[in-house]
Parts: sequence; structure tokens; C-alpha cells
Amino acid sequence: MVKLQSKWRYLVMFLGVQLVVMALLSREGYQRRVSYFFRIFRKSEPSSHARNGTNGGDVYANLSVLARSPAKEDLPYCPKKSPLIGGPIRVTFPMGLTFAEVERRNPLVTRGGRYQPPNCEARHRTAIIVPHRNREHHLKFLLYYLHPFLQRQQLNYGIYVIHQAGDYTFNRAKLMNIGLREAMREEDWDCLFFHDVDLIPEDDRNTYTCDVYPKHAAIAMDKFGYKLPYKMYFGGVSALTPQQYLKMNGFPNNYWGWGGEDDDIGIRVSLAGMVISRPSLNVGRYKMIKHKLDEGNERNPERFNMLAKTRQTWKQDGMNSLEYALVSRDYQPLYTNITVNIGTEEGLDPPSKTADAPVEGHTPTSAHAKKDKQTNIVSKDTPDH
Ligand SMILES: *[C@@H]1O[C@H](CO)[C@@H](O)[C@H](O)[C@H]1NC(C)=O
Ligand SMILES: *[C@@H]1O[C@H](CO)[C@@H](O)[C@H](O)[C@H]1NC(C)=O
Ligand SMILES: CC(=O)N[C@H]1CO[C@H](CO)[C@@H](O)[C@@H]1O
Repeated sequence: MVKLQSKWRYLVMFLGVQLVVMALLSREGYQRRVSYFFRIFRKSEPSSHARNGTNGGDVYANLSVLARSPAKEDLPYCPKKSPLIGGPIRVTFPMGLTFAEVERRNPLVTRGGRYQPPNCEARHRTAIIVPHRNREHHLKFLLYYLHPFLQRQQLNYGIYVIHQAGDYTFNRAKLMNIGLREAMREEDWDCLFFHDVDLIPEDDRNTYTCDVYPKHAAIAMDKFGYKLPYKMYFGGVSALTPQQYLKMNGFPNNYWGWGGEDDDIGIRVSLAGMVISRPSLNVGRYKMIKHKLDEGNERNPERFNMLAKTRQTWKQDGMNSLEYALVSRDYQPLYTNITVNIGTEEGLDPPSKTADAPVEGHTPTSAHAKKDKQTNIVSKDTPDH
């Protein structure tokens, strides 16, 4: 009986304390402290990095409809520093985003993904080159963020998607070589941005213009803790003038599959007597769209052997040895789709494609596991417009 009584006593005390707490809470001054208290408990979910990503501004702010001015000839130059630049950008990946919605939000983008500032003459002409295959979902997000991002920087720009036809192993660097050649065919671009489809810039002070040396822009990615993973890293997003590009004979054509080619490019920069230029760490920030390694882009087992030989190979392998066949060039509302056949390690028309007509010097039994795939997998491009 005594036990029970003391239990009751505790309960009464507890309720009393609650009453006092409630009374205190109801007072204005405590509201803030309480919400702070609850935030402490919730904070385990978004890490400090993630918080940073969501702190920034809306990338579509400040882009409200500027009418295209009729007199195009005598526009003044845009200011050296765009007044529309706002710093950190909030990057999220809304479900249900469609290409049509991206189009609607970018009314001034013209056919093929081109844009010029409506009321001033741009100081820079930048082409964005995006190597691509089976990543329409990522492309949609990239375009959603990149179009307003570039408009805030008052650039004259165009976005080129270089689409590798077929199912043979992916070759990112070769697609970028093709991107340079095909983009320069259309316009005298003074800067080319080589852009992975799954990287979204998080700060518009990271200007998409070229420097005196080849620029590595994606220096702080969320996946590497917003730090440069190693000194010679040149992956993700980089920018070169056509002159810088040709000086290093472009990028290598012979890296098939994932990895190595970006390091090769970094080595080429220094072999060609240049250095890597970089934006500051708090500006060159990118968020990566999470995904698994793609089918048809398996890790390249040769990559370390090949890197060791870059010094001997860079002058023979690059822009001066580039071979491909243009399949189509489509002007989509938000980008230009350049689809190319890039062949395989064995050339543009590998024996496997013309299996009934064996080419001398190539035994059809060569043990390329990747090559066998080509005949088995059916094309499954799934544009989700
Ligand atoms: C978040 O951003 C601020 C300013 O943009 C920066 O000073 C800070 O270091 C960033 N924090 C992390 C964890 O990246
Ligand atoms: C580009 O064009 C090719 C050929 O028409 C098509 O298969 C592919 O889906 C297109 N890719 C994009 C991203 O539009
Ligand atoms: C040029 C311009 O419109 N700048 C505005 C961009 O948006 C910020 C925040 O909404 C404003 O403070 C700027 O004036």
C-alpha cells in the first residue's frame, strides 16, 4: 500500500511539473527556445552539407520575363559582372519534373538550347558539351538548373548533348572531342564547358567562362565532402578555350568504360605546358545526382596501364585521330542532340558489326567480353518527356 501511494505521489509531482512547463511555454518568449529544442532532435537527418545545399536561393529568382528588345544591333555590352548573380543556389530534385516544365520556365531559350541576354550584348560565348546515353532523367534536372544558372551569368550560350548511339561501352572523352568539333561547326564559341550530366552547380558565382589556363570547375562535389579528392583531379566539369583544347590535342579517344580519362586529360594539360586553373572551393560546388554505375559503362580495367603511357600517346591520340559518324543532329527546345556512332576499340566499323564479312587481321574470336554484349542488349533509350 505504501508503495502504491508513493507511486501516486510521483505521478502528481510529474503532472505538476508538466503544468508549470506548459505555463512557461505558453509565454511568447519561450516559443523560440522550444522550436530550437525540437530542431536539435530533428537535425540528425540533413547533414551540414545537405543543409548548405538547401540554404541557397532559387535559381529562377531574378529571371522574370524580360521582353526581347526589338533593336538587336546596337545593344550595349553586358556589365563585366552580372547583376543577376546571387551566390549559393538551392538544389533539390523535385519528383514529377518534366521537360515541358523546364521549357515553360525558360521562355527565352531558343531552338537547340540557345540563349542570348535580351537587353545587352554578351561578353562571352560558351558551349556546354554533355556526353550522354540513357540518362534522360538526369538531363532533365541538369537543364532545369543550368539554363537559369547561365542566364543569370548573362552568357550567350548553347547546350549540346552528345549522344552515343548503340550499346557498346561508353566513351566519355571521345564524345567530348566530338562535342568540340560539332559545336564549333555551328558557332565561333570562345569557351567550351565539358559537363557530366549528373552534376548540378550550387553557386552561380562559378562563372561558365574560360580562364587563361584550362579550368577544372567541379572542385568541390558533395560526394567528396566538398573537397578536391586529389591534386591532379580534372573530372566532372572542366572548361577550355578551343585554342587550349587543340594545344593538348584534345582528349584521349581510347578510354572505354568508366574511369581514367579525366586523369589522362589532367596529365595532358601539363604535358602541353599549361597548368590547371580552378575557382575557389566555396564557389566550385556541385551536387551529384545519385545513381549506380550504368550498364555499358563498367570500370575500365586498362585505365592505370593507359595512364602510365599518356606521355607517349597524347600526340597521336586525340583530336588528330578522331573518327566517328554523325547519326543525327536534332534541335530540341532545350538542347541540341548530336547522336554519333563512335565504333569500338577496333575502329569505326568493327568486325562484329559486319560479322558475315570478316576483316583480315582480326580474329572474330577475340576475347572482348564487352563486345559480346553489343549483340545481346537491345537498345533501350527511354526519353521520359
Ligand atoms: C556552407 O556554406 C558556407 C558559406 O557558403 C561555408 O562557409 C561553409 O563552410 C559551408 N559548410 C560546409 C559544411 O560545407
Ligand atoms: C538523341 O537522338 C537519338 C537519335 O534520334 C535518340 O535515340 C536519343 O534518345 C536522343 N537523346 C536525347 C537525350 O534526346
Ligand atoms: C537585378 C535584380 O533583380 N536583383 C535582385 C535579385 O533578387 C534579389 C533577392 O530577391 C534582389 O535583392 C535583387 O535586387
